[in-house]
Amino acid sequence: MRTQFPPSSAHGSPSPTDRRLSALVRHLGVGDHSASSMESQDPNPAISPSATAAFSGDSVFANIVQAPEDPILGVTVAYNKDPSPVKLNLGVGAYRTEEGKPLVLNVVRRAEQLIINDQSRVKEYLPITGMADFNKLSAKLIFGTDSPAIQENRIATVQCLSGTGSLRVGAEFLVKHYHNRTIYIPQPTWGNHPKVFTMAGLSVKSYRYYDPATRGLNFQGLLEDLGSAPSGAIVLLHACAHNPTGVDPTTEQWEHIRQLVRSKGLLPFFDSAYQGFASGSLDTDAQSVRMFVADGGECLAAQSYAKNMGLYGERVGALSIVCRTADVATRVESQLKLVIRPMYSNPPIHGASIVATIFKDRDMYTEWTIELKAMADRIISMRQQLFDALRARGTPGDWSHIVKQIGMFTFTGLNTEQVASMTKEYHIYMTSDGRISMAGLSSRTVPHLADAIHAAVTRVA
Ligand code: PGU
Repeated sequence: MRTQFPPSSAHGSPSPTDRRLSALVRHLGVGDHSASSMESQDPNPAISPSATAAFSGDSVFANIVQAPEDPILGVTVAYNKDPSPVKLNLGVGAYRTEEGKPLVLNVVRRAEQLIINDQSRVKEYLPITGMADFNKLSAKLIFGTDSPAIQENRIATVQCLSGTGSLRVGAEFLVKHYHNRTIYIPQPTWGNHPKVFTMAGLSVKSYRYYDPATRGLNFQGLLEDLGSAPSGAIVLLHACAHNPTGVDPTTEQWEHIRQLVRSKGLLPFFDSAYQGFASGSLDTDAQSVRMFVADGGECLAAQSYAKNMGLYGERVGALSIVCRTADVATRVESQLKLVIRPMYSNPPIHGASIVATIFKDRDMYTEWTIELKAMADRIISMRQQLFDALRARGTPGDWSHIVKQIGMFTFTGLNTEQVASMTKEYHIYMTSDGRISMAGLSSRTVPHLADAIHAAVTRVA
C-alpha cells in the first residue's frame, strides 16, 4: 500500500493546506516516491481519497463529544503547551533529577547493555503469564525472600502492564471468579482507581481515609467504614506512600486494620506502586503486605516498577494472588490466563528482562537499592527545603505536613482556586486537588514554588 503525505483531510479530499504541503514535498524531492506521485498516478481511483468524497455525509462518529483531559496526565498536556521559561510540572508522579531531567537509573542502562549484547535473546512471544523468572523474583520482592507463602507455592504471580494493568487484571479476575463485586477504596485515592475498577465491572464504594483538619489519617473513620462493609467485600489498600495524601497508617494501625479485615472476611487488594520510595528501603515499604500474608490469609497485590526502577514507559509490573493452598493457586493462575489472553494476549519482554537481569545479579541489585535510596532521599530533602522556604517567607498556616508526609507527593491543602492561580501567574502545574509531586522539584525551583504558594495563600481565599 502506498504511503500518503501529507495525510488527507477528515473527509477524504485533500485540503488546500494538504495540497500546498504536497507541492512543497514534490518541489523539495523529499519523502518517498509514492508520496510525490500521490495525486497523479493513482492505480486504483475507486479507493482514491477524492473518490471517497462521493460519500460526503457526516462522519459516523459525528456525535462524539470531546472528552476532558485526564486529571493527572492532562496536567502534562497543559504544561507542554505553556511557552513560559519558568514553567514547572509538579503534576505527574515522575522522578526528576536536581537538574529537572527524567532519570534512567545507571543500573538499568547496565542491564540494557547486557540484554542487547546477549545474542541468545529472541523476540518470541512470552507465555500468557509473562516471564517466569520475573514473576518469581517480583513475588520475592514484595512478599520477602523467605516468605512461607512462596515456599509453599501458594502464590499465583503474572507479569502485567505496570501497576495499572496489574490492578485491571486483578479486577477482571475478581469480577469473574469472586462472589462479592464491591470494592472499597480510600477517600481520596489515585484518580484512576475508580475508573479501573468500574470498567472491570466492580461496584466502587469508598472508606474514610484522610482528615483535612489534621492533615493525617482518619483512623476512626477508616475503622468505622471498613467495620460496616459487608462481609466478603474487597478493600483496596495502598501498600505504602499513599497517593495523593502521603499519609500511611503506622505499624500498629496496620495491625489493627489487618485484624478488622480478617475478622470481617474482607478481601485485601494491595496497590504497591511505590515500594522503596516511601522510606528508601524495599523491605520496610512492604511491611503492610507482609503482615497480611503472614497470617495465612488470602490477598491480591499489584506491583509497579514504574517509580522504583524508573521504568515508567516500559509498562512492567506484576499481579500476585496469594491463596490458601498450592492447588488453589494453580487453578487461579489457569484462570488468570483466560483473563489476560483476550485483553493483550501476553506481556512485553523488554521491561521484565531489565528487572530480572538486575534481580539475578547481586552486584546490580545492590546498585539498584543505592540508586533507589538516593531518589527517596532527594525527595525527602525537597520536603525540608520547601518547608524551610515557606517558613522563611512567613507563609500563613502550619506547613509541617510537608515534612511529615511520605513518598512522592505532598497533599498541600491548597484549594482548586489557589492551584489555578499558581498555574496562571507562576506557570506551576499540579493536580487541582492541591497535590504536588515532590520528585519534580529541585533546589533551584523551590523558591519559585514557595513564592507561588505564599501568593496563593495570602491572596486567594
Ligand atoms: N497505583 C498508584 C497508587 C499510582 O499512583 C499509580 C501511578 C499507579 C498505580 C499506576 O502506575 P503505573 O504507571 O501503571 O505502574 N500514579 C502516578 C503516575 C501517573 C498516572 O496517573 O498514571 C501519579 O502521578 O499519580
